[in-house]
Amino acid sequence: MSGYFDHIDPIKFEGKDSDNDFAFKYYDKDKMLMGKTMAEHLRVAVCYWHNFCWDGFDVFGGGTFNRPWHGGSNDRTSAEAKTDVAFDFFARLGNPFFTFHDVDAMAEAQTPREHVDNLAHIVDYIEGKMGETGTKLLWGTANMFSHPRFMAGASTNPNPNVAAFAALQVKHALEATHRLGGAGYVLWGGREGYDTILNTKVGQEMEQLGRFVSMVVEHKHKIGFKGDIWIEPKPHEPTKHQYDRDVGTVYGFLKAYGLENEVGVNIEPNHATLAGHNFEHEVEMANALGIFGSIDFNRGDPQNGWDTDQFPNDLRENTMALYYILKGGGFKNGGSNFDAKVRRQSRDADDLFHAHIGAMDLLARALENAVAMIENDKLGAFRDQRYAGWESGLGKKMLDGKATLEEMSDYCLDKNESPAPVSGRQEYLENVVTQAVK
Ligand code: XUL
Ligand code: CO
Repeated sequence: MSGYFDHIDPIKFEGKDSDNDFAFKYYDKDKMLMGKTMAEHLRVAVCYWHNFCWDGFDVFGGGTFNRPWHGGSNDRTSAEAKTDVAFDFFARLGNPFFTFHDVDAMAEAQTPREHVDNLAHIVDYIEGKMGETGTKLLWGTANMFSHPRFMAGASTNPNPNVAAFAALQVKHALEATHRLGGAGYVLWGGREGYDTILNTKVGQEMEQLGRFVSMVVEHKHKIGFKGDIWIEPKPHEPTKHQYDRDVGTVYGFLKAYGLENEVGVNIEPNHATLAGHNFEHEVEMANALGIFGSIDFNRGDPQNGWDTDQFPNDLRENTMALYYILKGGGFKNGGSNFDAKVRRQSRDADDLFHAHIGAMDLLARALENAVAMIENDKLGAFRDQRYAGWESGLGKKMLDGKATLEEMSDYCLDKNESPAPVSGRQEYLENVVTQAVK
């Protein structure tokens, strides 16, 4: 079955003048930038679910893709066949990292015991494939939102037995991630929210979530997993109100449970826009709060108000995001996961390659732009001079917690002049960005 991609040769870097649609024009994995290779900076990952599990169905119609491994029963043989295809794809794309949910890869299970056994089976198989190809795991996760048992939430379910099932899934997915050498583990609270307040105890549910994430962290330390744990914020969809709506909300939640040094965030730009923010706002917020982790690089559609999970193609948006990611120190355990799917009419093997080649080339260009912006950091220099007053005198005293309200009031009265407004230079700064986007 892995013959599905046989007509596509391994993708190589050919440079921007190449006319080959199946070559990288900008993604030159070994190119050095700021002391690291492009591959080390970006840590690109391909996701299992959108590429190898989804058959093109939507709420109005069934699957449209012609993938030979779809259809039939999801037993161990077909789970292995899907793994063969996935690793064949990774290898032809140059062995980026990969990401997966437990149920993406394993054979379907009817009971908790079968769940554990089927996951263990495919983890063995994946381990073999990783060894053969050199592909690494960026992060693992558990899908606790698709099965009907989770319709009212996983850890936030009114029924503690559902939370126990969620515990079983996370325990085993976390251990699988650890065993496969994953750099991180993601908790996306798919249904950790509510549809109507009429049937919901909001305070109780948040307490359940707080205890659950604390138990995940305890287990991480117990098994010696050295990777990171990241919560992926999203304001709504599938539930109307999600408890992890954006980076700021997640930070407040982590603080409330003493987890702010244990758990970070996996930011997805379309989740940011659904929350009324832009991509770089969420990145810089996470930097400011010390919880930046990883990115699911995709985009929404500006005219649609839902999560369209499209491959990224906006050079300016991604240049800005990478500028702030680099300003924050760059990726450590995190990376650039494409949590994105081709459109429903893009049904061929070729489309999966066009999508990933384009997205990797886009990030390569955005990275080069961001590096150039940092090397001649007009934005940073402007911000530094704008806030220079806080480095000494009364400003510093206030930040150090040594000034009083009264003292500051007296200072004002002594000077007896209203501070002069200063230009924020927005248009100049926007020009700096426009010039850098190449
Ligand atoms: C859903 C989403 C998920 C998470 C992993 O919007 O982004 O795919 O990334 O569960
Ligand atoms: Co995501």
